[in-house]
Amino acid sequence: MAEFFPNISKIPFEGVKSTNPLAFKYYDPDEVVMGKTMREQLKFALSWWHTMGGDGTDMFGCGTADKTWGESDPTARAKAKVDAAFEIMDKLSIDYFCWHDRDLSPEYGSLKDNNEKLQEVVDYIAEKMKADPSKKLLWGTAKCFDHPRFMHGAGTSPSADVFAYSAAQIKKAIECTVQLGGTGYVFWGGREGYETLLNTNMALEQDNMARLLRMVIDYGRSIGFKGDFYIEPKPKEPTKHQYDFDTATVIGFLRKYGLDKDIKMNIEANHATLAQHTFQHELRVARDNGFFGSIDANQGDVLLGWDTDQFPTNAYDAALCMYEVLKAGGFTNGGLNFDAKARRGSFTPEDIFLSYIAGMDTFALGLKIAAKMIEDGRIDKFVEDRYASWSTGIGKDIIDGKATLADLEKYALEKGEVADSLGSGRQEYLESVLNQIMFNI
Ligand code: XLS
Ligand code: CA
Ligand code: CA
Repeated sequence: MAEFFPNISKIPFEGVKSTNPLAFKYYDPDEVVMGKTMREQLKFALSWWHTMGGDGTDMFGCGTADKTWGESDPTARAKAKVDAAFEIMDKLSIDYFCWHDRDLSPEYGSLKDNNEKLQEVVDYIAEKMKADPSKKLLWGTAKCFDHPRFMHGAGTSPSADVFAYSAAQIKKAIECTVQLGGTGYVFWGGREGYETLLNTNMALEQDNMARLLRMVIDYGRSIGFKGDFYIEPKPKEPTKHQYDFDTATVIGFLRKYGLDKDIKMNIEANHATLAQHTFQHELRVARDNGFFGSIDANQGDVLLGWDTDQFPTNAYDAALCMYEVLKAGGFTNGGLNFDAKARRGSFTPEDIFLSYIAGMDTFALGLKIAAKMIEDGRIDKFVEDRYASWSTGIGKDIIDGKATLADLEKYALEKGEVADSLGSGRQEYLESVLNQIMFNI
């Protein structure tokens, strides 16, 4: 089989002193950090849409990168993409991949044709996975948002026909996920939201979304899907009001419809910041509520208000992310999917490798910093001490449900002014502790 990147060999780990652009400086797949190898802790995944299909097209101009993979026929191209993806994963030591159905195989016209053509590519991937069992499917999903039929949504469309079509498309996508042994299935609410309430029955749309999720979960389990279902929150774009605004909103929705035991979160960094949250906040909300699942690793731009899906290079954010992951007990079925694209000006084949190396090294560094934060213990200890009043006395009584409102009134009247029971929050000190840990790796 022809090599797509003959000038690039397997990317070695050379360590922090290396200046070789095509080498890892921090990501050593075999290095053990907190009881597991980096490979197991980080579970990196390649995103099929950006990496194999994204050519840099934006609303001001056409693509800059050639992602035709040498084929003009759509079916031949779909298979060439598979070969190229496996070569990229191999050379970068990436074990997992993620796709939308239409990234694997495009729209051909009828749903029947789409399904048959998709099946051909999925069978082809299954063969490649059999030959190389180190490559695994982290999650699959259905692209129910780009075709005009989804202009008003898919599961929340005003048209029952579009709802039915979407359900049929998702049925096939979950079947393909199961065939490839996927450990996850993602629902990102592509156009599930609205522009104006003047034309929208929001209550019906949300009820219908829950109906669709229930059908997919039940069907998936009935055909042997043992992995996790995830919802990926995003506050806006493409619609003005996306229903899955952020983790807290999605948790409320899942609890309302009795879906909270069936679905976890796929948290994307850039979606967190679009919702005016930090990445760490979204992860913490998920972890605290038992919804931590998987991660779309990328970053936005602080000066831009949209979803730029940049490769993550901010070690600070990666460290705080990996701190949450370690505190959540690490990934089980989830992993770190690079939902990221090289900038439009970074258009060469080498840029695919350079951008993944940048992202993987950033998260390897983040993992090492997070592990050191935990081993160092100063930050965790500070938080523990800050809440010490809840382990004894009146605090313990409140937690144990032994204190009534009247008891608290009596306590407060006897105690007098309570301002002097507060200590400093020491934010600047804690930030400097984090800097000290970060820069002494
Ligand atoms: C878009 C989303 C999407 C999901 C998968 O903003 O990030 O790519 O990850 O449908
Ligand atoms: Ca995403
Ligand atoms: Ca995004």
